[in-house]
Amino acid sequence: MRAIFLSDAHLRHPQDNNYQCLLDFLNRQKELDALFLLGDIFEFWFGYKYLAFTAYIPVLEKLRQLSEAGTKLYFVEGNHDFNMGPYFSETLRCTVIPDQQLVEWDGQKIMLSHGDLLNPDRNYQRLRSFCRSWPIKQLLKFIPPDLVWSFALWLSDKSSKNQPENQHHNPSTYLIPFSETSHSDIVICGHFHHPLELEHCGVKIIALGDWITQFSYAEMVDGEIKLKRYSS
Ligand SMILES: [Mn+2]
Repeated sequence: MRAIFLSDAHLRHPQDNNYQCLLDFLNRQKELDALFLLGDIFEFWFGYKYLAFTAYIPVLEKLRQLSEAGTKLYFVEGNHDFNMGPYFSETLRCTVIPDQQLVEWDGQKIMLSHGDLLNPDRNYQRLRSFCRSWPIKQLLKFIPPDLVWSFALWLSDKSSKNQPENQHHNPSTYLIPFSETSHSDIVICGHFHHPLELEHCGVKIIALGDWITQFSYAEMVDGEIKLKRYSS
């Protein structure tokens, strides 16, 4: 069996290099049993019932083709893309994981987490819960989607300018203690934009890096997982 794990593409516009590169990569995946998307694939997502942001049509169509061809899709929600909505859960028949989850795949117990839940800052965790709360979800439904999209991209530009390096650090200080309580064979996360592969007390730990400049991902073939880099 073969599975791919990737995260943090922060997709914005189909003409962007990383977006094209992701489509190219997914197009080359033949006989893929599972695709695990570990969050922040989209720079912003909101799962409307009848709408999708037009910038995401090409990648959604690719995911639909993979699902139709029999690839099982998993999506761990990130801090940029949550409330995946019915297009993911119903149309794509994707297993959506809002926080983190232990999944059994190919004989391995895999702990899947985007990574932002490991942030010990309580204010961050409060903000995270607030953004995902029911009132916010309802509020978003009453704002015109064009406005939501423009505002979300503006906000995201603003926060990356204010803290350009905040996510690019070695996450092993978070991941090692997390692995000790994960009851898993493998721990995988994204979020930190820092590819990492290590083993601790028999648990394999992988941080996926990103699909913006690093094009790093993990591939699991018959239970053996490896961190890789894609070059087109
Ligand atoms: Mn993130």
